[in-house]
Amino acid sequence: KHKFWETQPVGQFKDLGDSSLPEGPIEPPTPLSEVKQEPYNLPNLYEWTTCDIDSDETCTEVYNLLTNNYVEDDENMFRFNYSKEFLRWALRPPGYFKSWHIGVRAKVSKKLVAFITGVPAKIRVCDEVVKMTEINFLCVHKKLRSKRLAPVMIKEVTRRVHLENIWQAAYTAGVVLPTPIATCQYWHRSLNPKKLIDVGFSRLGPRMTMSRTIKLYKLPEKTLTPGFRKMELHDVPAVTRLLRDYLSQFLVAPDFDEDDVEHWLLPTENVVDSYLVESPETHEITDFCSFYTLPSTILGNQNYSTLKAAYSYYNVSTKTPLLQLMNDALIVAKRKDYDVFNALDIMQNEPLLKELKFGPGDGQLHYYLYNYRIRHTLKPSELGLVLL
Ligand code: YNC
Ligand code: MG
Repeated sequence: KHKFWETQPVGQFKDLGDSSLPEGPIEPPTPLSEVKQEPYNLPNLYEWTTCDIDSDETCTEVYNLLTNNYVEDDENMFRFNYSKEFLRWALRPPGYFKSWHIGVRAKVSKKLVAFITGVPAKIRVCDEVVKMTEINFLCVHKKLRSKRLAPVMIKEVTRRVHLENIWQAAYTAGVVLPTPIATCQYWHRSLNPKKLIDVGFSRLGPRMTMSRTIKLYKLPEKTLTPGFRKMELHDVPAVTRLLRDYLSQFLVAPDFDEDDVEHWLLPTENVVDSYLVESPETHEITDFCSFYTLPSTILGNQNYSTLKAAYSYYNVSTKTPLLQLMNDALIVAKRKDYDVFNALDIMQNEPLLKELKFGPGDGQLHYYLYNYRIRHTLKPSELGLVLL
């Protein structure tokens, strides 16, 4: 059934529930000299390219490929529209490898037709911190689908990751593959209900009018928590301590150091927003919340072309209740003119979502590890990892 995935070192469906299999790497590393030195073969009309995301021209090509061919919802009403600034952020974390930003071009026209990326990350699985790559932005042009190009892309990124002596990966997908470590759900909180209904993102509830709906989702103009402010560079050490401590309770979570926090959580306009609570008395940093910006193109609507969406990222509560912190994040997002605030049911989110008037989305997000077996499927609440 999975002609490619059956050949890969991933948990297989037939092994689900077999507790005799050991936890940890499925295959041991091979000596670097035994890693294939040449790229995998592509169909004759195509060639590999390493995408220099620093180059405006290349970044625009990647942006255009994804804008027209990347992930859509099940009904093909919306397509992710990652911005160039977002791509640069997502693809250049501390220690990134240019060689892991991989494209495929048509040999004659040089048109970019496929893409896949890896970035390095340290991810803790139970009590082991493992050097991994996070794989993202796998995309094949619509006209080249179902030609088995994706397995070649995956093998090539795997080869280039192996050349850096890294043997594990983490990734998420909307499709079921062998085999998820967890299956999560997106929830959506309307900020601009009228637009969301107009574009078909949501529907008017039973016995609801538009004006009652607008009132239902109304938020205060100002955040409620005293000492709530934007994160700044000098907060990096405090936020790192807070986050490391908080993430230690989850079975799978990133192992962030200060450089990672500076890159992933320091606010970047229209890419990532981070706020924290500084105690007005002690000036201690007690709580933290963040979201990233990922608009979607609205396909085939007369009146609107993009949906501005915020995605809940990492949140930490020690003093301020998480509910209040998330509510302040909603207030900020509303003030910044986002249409919807999305969150997964991971970490401690689930109980808050209903209370904050999020509604469950359709479709699921599956989390995967490559070449690392875990004994049990995780509950979403045991996951402390957000991939972009
Ligand atoms: C997917 N999303 O099952 P089998 S998520 C992984 N992730 O293989 P073909 C996928 N595998 O089942 P198409 C996948 N989607 O026969 C499909 N597959 O064993 C598998 N969509 O290949 C599929 N982006 O080329 C099958 O299919 C085989 O032409 C079929 O191409 C697929 O970024 C795709 O959703 C997704 O652009 C490129 O449909 C195309 O359909 C497309 O005939 C729209 O492929 C955009 C989209 C996916 C977003 C993402 C995470 C990717 C993770 C990849 C796996 C990484 C493994 C770890 C590598 C590093 C290891 C180390 C160390
Ligand atoms: Mg294909």
